[in-house]
Amino acid sequence: MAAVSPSSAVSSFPAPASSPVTPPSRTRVVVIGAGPAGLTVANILRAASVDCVVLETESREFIEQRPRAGFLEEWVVRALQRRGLADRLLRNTEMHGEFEFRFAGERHRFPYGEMTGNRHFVYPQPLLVTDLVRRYADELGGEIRFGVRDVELHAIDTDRPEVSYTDPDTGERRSIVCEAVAGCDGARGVTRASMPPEHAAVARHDYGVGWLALLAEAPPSNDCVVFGVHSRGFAAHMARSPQVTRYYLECPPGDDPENWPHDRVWSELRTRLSADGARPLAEGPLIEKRVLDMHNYVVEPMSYGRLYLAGDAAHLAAPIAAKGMNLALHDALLLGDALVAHCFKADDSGLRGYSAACLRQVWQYQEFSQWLAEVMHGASSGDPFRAASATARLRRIFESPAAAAAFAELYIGKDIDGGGHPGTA
Ligand code: RFL
Repeated sequence: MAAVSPSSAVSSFPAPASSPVTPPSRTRVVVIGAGPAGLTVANILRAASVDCVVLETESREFIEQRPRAGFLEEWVVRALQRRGLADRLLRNTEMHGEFEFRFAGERHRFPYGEMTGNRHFVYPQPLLVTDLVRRYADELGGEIRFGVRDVELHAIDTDRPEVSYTDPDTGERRSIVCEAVAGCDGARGVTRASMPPEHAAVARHDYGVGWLALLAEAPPSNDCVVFGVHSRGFAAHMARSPQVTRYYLECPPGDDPENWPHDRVWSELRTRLSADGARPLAEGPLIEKRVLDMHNYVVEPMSYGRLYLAGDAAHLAAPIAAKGMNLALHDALLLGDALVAHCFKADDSGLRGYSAACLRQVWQYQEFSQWLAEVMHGASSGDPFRAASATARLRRIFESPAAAAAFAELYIGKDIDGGGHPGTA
């Protein structure tokens, strides 16, 4: 059996002498990671009665509370709905079809819902993860192992790949032989690194800025998303629930969140989001405060042998355009369907085309994020040329219907299940 690692494409199975190895069990698909991507793949497989096992390093309680995204594009929600995965979401969501740019002390509303007929659904990621775990594990009886350690992939370039891990209860090394591995273990997982480096090219982009990501225990202060473009730095406001609001403040990359005490945060938010006629911000305790260094990457291709990457494991999109979770779900829907076709119809065309189909969409959204990032950060770049160009970009989407239509289509995405990939011609 071959273990594939970044430094050695083939090595022997590394079982520590102290850890007894039990004989491998079998399943058809091992899904690594129980985030939105992994749980969606697992649900699609389970609903089609394909045997699979999900391996997750964290506990169920942890993944059901980890705060992150909150905006789902309409085509994603409709695709989840068609698979019976959006019942609670549809009962407990708010829909947004407008956002507001604030710059030069003015408010400019952008009605993308009216223009495209599609909206965002506001639904915090932990609630979606909770729903997906409940459906997979509690209702469909799917197998999921929480708290696993030291996950390793072996023989992924054969038709009998194997995944090994340490059982958290017994400390034993266990392994599972399968037909395919879904690498859905996020930006810090192990599956991406299991691809031989000569096979997987990683394209990176660093925006050179940080964002202080905040969650405030305070109601939203506006009826839609607000993007504040300001010479002191970008700021944003996004609803999460009637009680909780996400805010972002541009800051130096690598900044220490401790440099941002309560009063400084609210004073900067008030300054950068100020505009004529804007409602005052509803303040509240800050329940999350972390600095994100804004960078993106894309792994190409997204598959190697019988390993298929999905979501942040394959591509990171800084939360500039709120695309990460939507892209993760796009991959997962394609991968789930392709694996079902492989298992039931011996049809591998979906798996063969998987990486190319995902990457078309990934690059549309990466390019859009980069375009929008310049609008958001140009004013504070200290470079008058960038600042003036960013203002020109911004004015164009409010003054040119053609530019507005193109922007709106990328901002909300388009239906994939109904045919054609969002954002592609
Ligand atoms: P996840 O959610 O990171 O899940 C990966 C799972 O794998 C587990 N894991 C492992 N399991 C087994 N073995 C290993 N070796 C493992 N290593 C890790 C992890 O514990 C975890 O449970 O990846 P996934 O499924 O690809 O989903 C991606 C999304 O989480 C991500 O793209 C979004 O959160 C990005 N994002 C947003 N996306 C949007 O579409 N809209 C938004 O409004 C939005 N806001 C955000 C965001 C991300 C943020 N942060 C924290 C980067 C706001 C923030 C602040």
